Amino acid sequence: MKRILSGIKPSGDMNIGGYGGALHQFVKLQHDYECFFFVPDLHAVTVQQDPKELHQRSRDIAAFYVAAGVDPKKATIFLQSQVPAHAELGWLMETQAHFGELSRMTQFKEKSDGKDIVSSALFTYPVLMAADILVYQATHVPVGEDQKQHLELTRDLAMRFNSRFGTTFVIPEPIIQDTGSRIMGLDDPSKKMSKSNPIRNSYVLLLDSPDDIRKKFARAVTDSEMNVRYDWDQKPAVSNLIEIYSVFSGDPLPTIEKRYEGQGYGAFKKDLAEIVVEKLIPIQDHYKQLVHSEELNRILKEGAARAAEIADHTLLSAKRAMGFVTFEG
Ligand code: ATP
Ligand code: LTN
Repeated sequence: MKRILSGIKPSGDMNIGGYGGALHQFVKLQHDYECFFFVPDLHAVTVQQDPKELHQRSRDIAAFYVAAGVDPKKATIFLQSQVPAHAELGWLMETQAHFGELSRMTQFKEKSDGKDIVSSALFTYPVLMAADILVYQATHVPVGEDQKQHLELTRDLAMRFNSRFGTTFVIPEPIIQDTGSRIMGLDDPSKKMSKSNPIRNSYVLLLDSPDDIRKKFARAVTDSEMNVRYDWDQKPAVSNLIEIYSVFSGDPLPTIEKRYEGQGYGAFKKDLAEIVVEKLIPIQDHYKQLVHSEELNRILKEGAARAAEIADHTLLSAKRAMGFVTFEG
């Protein structure tokens, strides 16, 4: 059986980077895998969060899953903090992780760089991520390129645990798609489009108005040439826009290059904005219906109950394997 686990942190307003790298994939993969899509709220609090914002954003992410097309009858959708086995297995896996290997995590280095105060949870966060995945015995994990290193750590920890205590965990594989796995900022193609970036023009939010979306693409940096050509070395800004176009239209990269041959950037950027607007408007409408609804509460409650059944079972096996006294089962 092929099983997927993945999630998007409620650490900021959702943008088209997370859509391209993660959510858009979730919608496609739900037909071929048993899927668990969660909201990693325990991960969001590794950096300071305003409680009201955390609350709202956690509902937002769950509502976006459904609004973008994840079917709660097919996939299990839930909040991480409502399934305690994540945190408990996280602790057990911390006993297997090495200080040195966690010190090498690039996301930790980037997020802690220049900060006076860094929580110890930010440092151990990749271990909790490993627990998230292993507790469901996930075979596959769809993520953006930036999470590849965390997936390698997850595999290392699972193999280490299995060889010390006997086979307990499935070793998961990442799924990193060719197009859209690394969407860069619209203002600077050398930086990942990120929810935590204070520069508003660097990203398009899933809830941006059509006018804001048009303005942001119109202002997006390009280069001094005039041709729409996909070439990350020579033309990173334009290549990034072509990837976004491809994610939102479903058209392959060469088809897009061909369509705009000899036309300059104006028409290309205008069409790109319209394609994104057209895709986002129905998602926004569905999101608005859902976000404060009883239906969303029901989806999340049922999801947590279904998730906990599997997670509790794996946790029990891991505790037994390590020698803890257990009375269940
Ligand atoms: P933050 O910037 O606060 O760290 P984030 O956007 O990097 O947040 P998440 O929202 O948890 O982190 O990311 C959810 C998923 O979306 C992950 O699989 C991540 O790899 C992917 N993702 C996030 N940003 C991008 C991006 N710019 N391009 C492609 N994939 C992305
Ligand atoms: N670390 C990820 C979010 C995340 C995740 C996971 C993704 C936490 N647990 C498990 C996939 C599977 C991030 O920062 N984007």
